Amino acid sequence: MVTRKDFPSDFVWGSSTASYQIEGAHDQDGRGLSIWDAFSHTPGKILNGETGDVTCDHYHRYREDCALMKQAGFTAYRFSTSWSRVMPEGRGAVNEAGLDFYDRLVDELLANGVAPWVCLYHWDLPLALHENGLGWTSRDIVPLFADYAGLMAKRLGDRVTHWATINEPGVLAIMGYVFGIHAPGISDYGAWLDMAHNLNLSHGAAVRRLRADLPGTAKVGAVPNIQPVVPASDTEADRHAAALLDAAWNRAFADPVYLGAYDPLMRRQLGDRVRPGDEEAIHTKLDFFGLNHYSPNYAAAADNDFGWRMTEPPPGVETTLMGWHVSPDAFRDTLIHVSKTYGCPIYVTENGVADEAVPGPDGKVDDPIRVHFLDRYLGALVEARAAGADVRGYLVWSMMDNFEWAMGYKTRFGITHVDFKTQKRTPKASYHWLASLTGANGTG
Ligand code: GCO
Repeated sequence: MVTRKDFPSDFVWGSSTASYQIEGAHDQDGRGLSIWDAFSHTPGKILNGETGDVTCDHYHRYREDCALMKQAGFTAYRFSTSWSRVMPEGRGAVNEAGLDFYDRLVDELLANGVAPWVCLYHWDLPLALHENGLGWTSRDIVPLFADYAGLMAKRLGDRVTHWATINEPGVLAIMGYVFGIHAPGISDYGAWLDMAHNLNLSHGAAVRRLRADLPGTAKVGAVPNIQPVVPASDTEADRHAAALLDAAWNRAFADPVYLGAYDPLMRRQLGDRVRPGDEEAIHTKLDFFGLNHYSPNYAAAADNDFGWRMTEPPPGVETTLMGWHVSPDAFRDTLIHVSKTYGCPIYVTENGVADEAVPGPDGKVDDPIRVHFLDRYLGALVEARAAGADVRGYLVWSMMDNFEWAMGYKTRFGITHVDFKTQKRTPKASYHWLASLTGANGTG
């Protein structure tokens, strides 16, 4: 088991969440609808027909949740702001009540000694933009996203030190525009290429606006999901498919954002979508790499526009409730790769595992699967640091059980159990184990 001594005294411990997954209050105090409100209310899209209408009711219960972060000894909390809560149409009118919520949340976090890290976009695009042809497939979204970034910077920038633009652009692009199993439920090659480039342009425009509107001490970064892609077989066709998925999932965003140019496989597919000056507009100096990582990906050749399909892990390997391969070695190697390739200090902004643990007769929640997973992955992080990877923090996914997109509430990622009927929070064994690493519970 890793212990507190395995980490430097200034190592940042914390957690991550996302607005649509935890806030609830979907129609309260002037919030506008997002594409996830529409998608979750579309029959057949979400397991058991569940939605994020209420979820963890964090909008009303944030004080309790902030106190739980303090008691865990966390000093950072990455959350996302809901674009449609503060700008109901995504542009134009501002909803002061929405901004007031984030004001209250930031102040409550600071009062609990937890640094608020804001992620501007975690998948909940204002529905009005999408429905008016101003969503991610339109280049016209770029200045609108920058305006939203400026609004949040002006309101919270005096207290929020760490800012990220877009959570996991690769995953949102593939789930929402390739597979169509996430909002807005599209499966179209051209639309995927359009929106991938517009995500990058929007990131670049938002960073420039943040730099203009924030104090010079602010730290700005991005939050890619980086997962190695393994060919399903050693054939040339599957190796090429793996390279295409690596380009789509990993490099399509991290390369232009951190290195200033698309990789050749992505650049060729994008064609004249990339105008002169675009790659310069996307690339800016960033202060950190927010790395989200869960497992390796597997790919095989496919007779479709994309040239790949994702396949299951090889038979016999350990997998999670989500069917993801448990591979601490892949996490270690990814940390080393990202540090060497992108040259930015890394904060792990998402890593964790799903289970179905619920309170036992004694009211406690024992989650050995999560403790064992976190121990091995944190051990891999220690190995990566020993190999020279510049990894400065770990924010677990997630602070609490929440709405897991198309899986609804079946798969629980929290270190805190949420009873969605009563909203009772119960710290799990993994919460107390992490508190031993932060020193909050005096052991470890
Ligand atoms: C993602 C998202 C999170 C998920 C988590 C578990 O990576 O898909 O950032 O919103 O809930 O990763 O799937």
